[in-house]
Amino acid sequence: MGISRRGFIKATAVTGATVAGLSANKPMLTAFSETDKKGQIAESGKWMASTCQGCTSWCPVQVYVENGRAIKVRGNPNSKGNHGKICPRPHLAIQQLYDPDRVKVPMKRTNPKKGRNEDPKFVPISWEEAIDAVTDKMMELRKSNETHKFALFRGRYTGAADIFYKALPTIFGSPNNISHSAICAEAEKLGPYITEAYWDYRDYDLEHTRYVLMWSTDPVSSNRQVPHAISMFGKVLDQAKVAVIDPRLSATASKADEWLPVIPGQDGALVSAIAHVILKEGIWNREFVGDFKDGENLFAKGSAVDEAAFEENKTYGIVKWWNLELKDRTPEWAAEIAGVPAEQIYRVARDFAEAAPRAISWLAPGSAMQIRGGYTSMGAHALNALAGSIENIGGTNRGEKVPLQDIPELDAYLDEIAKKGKKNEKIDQRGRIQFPAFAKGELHKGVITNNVADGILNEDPYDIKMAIGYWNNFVFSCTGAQRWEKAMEKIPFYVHITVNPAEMTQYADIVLPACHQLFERWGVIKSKQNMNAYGSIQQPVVEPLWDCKVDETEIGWLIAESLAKKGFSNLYDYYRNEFADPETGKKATNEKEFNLVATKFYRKNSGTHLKRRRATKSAAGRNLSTWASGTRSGHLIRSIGKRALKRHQRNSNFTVKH
Ligand SMILES: Nc1nc2c(c(=O)[nH]1)N[C@H]1C(S)=C(S)[C@@H](COP(=O)(O)OP(=O)(O)OC[C@H]3O[C@@H](n4cnc5c(=O)[nH]c(N)nc54)[C@H](O)[C@@H]3O)O[C@H]1N2
Ligand SMILES: Nc1nc2c(c(=O)[nH]1)N[C@H]1C(S)=C(S)[C@@H](COP(=O)(O)OP(=O)(O)OC[C@H]3O[C@@H](n4cnc5c(=O)[nH]c(N)nc54)[C@H](O)[C@@H]3O)O[C@H]1N2
Ligand code: SF4
Ligand SMILES: [Mo]
Repeated sequence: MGISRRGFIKATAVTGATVAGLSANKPMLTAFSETDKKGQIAESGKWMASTCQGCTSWCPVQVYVENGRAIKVRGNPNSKGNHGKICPRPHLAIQQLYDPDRVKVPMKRTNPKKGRNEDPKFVPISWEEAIDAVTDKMMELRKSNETHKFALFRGRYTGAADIFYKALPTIFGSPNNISHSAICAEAEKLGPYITEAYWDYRDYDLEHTRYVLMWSTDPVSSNRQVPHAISMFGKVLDQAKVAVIDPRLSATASKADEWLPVIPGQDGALVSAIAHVILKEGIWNREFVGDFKDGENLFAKGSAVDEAAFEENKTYGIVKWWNLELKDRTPEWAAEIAGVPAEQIYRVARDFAEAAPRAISWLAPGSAMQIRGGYTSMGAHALNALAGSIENIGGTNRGEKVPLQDIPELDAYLDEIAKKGKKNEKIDQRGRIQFPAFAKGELHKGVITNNVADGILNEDPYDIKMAIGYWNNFVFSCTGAQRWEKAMEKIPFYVHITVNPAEMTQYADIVLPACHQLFERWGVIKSKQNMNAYGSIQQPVVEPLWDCKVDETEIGWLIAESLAKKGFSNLYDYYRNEFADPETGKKATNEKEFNLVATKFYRKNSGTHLKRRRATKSAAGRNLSTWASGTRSGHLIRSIGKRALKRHQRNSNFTVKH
């Protein structure tokens, strides 16, 4: 077009200057910033470390903050867990942060009638007024010896949850701290607990696996290691086979080698048929499971086997399982029930066994959170035993625990009213014969979240007079929402602590604006991905635009302080006496300080990684502020998963002896 190279450069330079000129005062992004003499972009902002709780992957992230505004979120490049990556959601978290429809200030209801179609007619009030209203009601319950009629509901939480979720109801005198766990993934944990004595989520060695059998999980979209799954998915597809069992053609299923569109709730039939094929065809992992004493496979369709004929190695009860459940469970039988073709079940079972021990049976709640789902969970996890992939290369692994500090003892702060109140039966009717919910393997210890609505509605064992809910939305997230709507109408005084108005806010008497987890608070989190267990800090990277407070710590403190002014100081004493800044020994004097002190307190035992990195500092491992503020920091990793792997690699037979 007749323009010389020199002329082109000149022309672009002019354009560049114009753009720079336009944004000279406040560049929106560094991409538009001016360069300095060396041609470097003059950065006007900085990357600050925090943690995302957009789902339960709990990824270490960094936020680019410019002129006090969060501009962009990325994965913390130092994190091995999430490969320094994030999923698409935290990009949108900025829109949550600056959402004009956030709850901006405390509010109180002025329409006494509650219901789905009742406008609560909220009016703004001050924090003092709001907390005052909350503690007035609490003091009424103390005076009438009805502290058990108080309930605290929680959904999501941080590592410091117990400071609020446990300490507040316990010291106040209520047995009713109700978590969302029963509508989350407790049934998933049951299988690994009963089969492997492990009550937790597993981690999977995707790097070395050759087969991944996914029960009701879509790990590139949800589950607990999304950036890891996204990062590894290409490699996994190259080197391994992927089979997805899901009624829905999920994102993962659409790319998988096999999609088994099971009829919802019928996964148990598939589990049994796969196990049947593996045993009948003699393709189980002998090193892990063991073998028939005379080497001949006696597992034949329809016939029971003498237990004495089999010598088990690391499993227990394989022949019993065959005799009681598997012997007739052919793929043809399962095809009828589960709606998956028999030949596909044969193929999946054979390919899975052939890849063993580098074969993962990845169990997720969709198939377990069903009627009889506990059995599905046990069976699906037991397939890992047939493959010998438990704690093995390319298999399913426990992962390390990041030790956070335990909450200090509460007992000394319980007065007579509290002790008596605590003894009442819980509103979820836990312990009754019809709800054998497990927690950490203990029968009748588990929460029965969704039954709370019935407990409230039937006033069985008693009526609930007051509840506080935070980071939860049971009216939406529990099945049978109408029951919850009615139950919420019935609670005379409800307080919802939330970032955005939700269905449950509709029933609130007081609404308290919570700070956004990723951007506006101190917090401590632990998680695992990519064979790494890690702790990660949330820090306030921006000043909140609205009048929000941190749910578990700041609001807990304000309630405690106000109760103390009204004559009940035990909770306040507990917060004041038991929590000190591990670096300075100082105690909090207000709610903001308490948020930081509590965060430091909880992570004070997790400093191994930091000690290595900052060996020169005496406060090493405790210096949270420096830890969280650097872009090179923000989380600590226990790479023990990897170390265990190396141990496995040295071990020629690829199994671990516990
Ligand atoms: N149909 C169906 N139902 C399900 C599931 C499903 O897959 N399908 N999944 C189930 C599972 S696994 C779970 S864990 C439960 C989850 O169910 P819940 O624990 O009830 O949680 P959410 O419905 O996610 O509601 C979270 C609320 O917290 C508010 N919030 C967001 N961030 C913050 C914050 O930082 N602080 C505070 N205080 N509030 C905040 C939001 O506004 C939102 O109203 O749902 C279960 N229910
Ligand atoms: N994007 C996103 N990610 C999340 C969360 C979130 O809210 N959003 N929440 C986090 C939480 S709290 C949890 S517990 C995990 C849960 O994560 P996952 O364990 O992966 O579970 P979901 O994504 O709820 O459901 C996975 C699949 O189960 C399928 N499914 C439903 N019923 C059945 C069934 O009967 N059989 C089979 N085989 N499949 C079935 C659904 O179609 C869905 O595709 O995800 C975490 N990650
Ligand atoms: S996968 Fe990680 S980055 Fe994405 S929402 Fe979940 S915690 Fe946040
Ligand atoms: Mo969940």
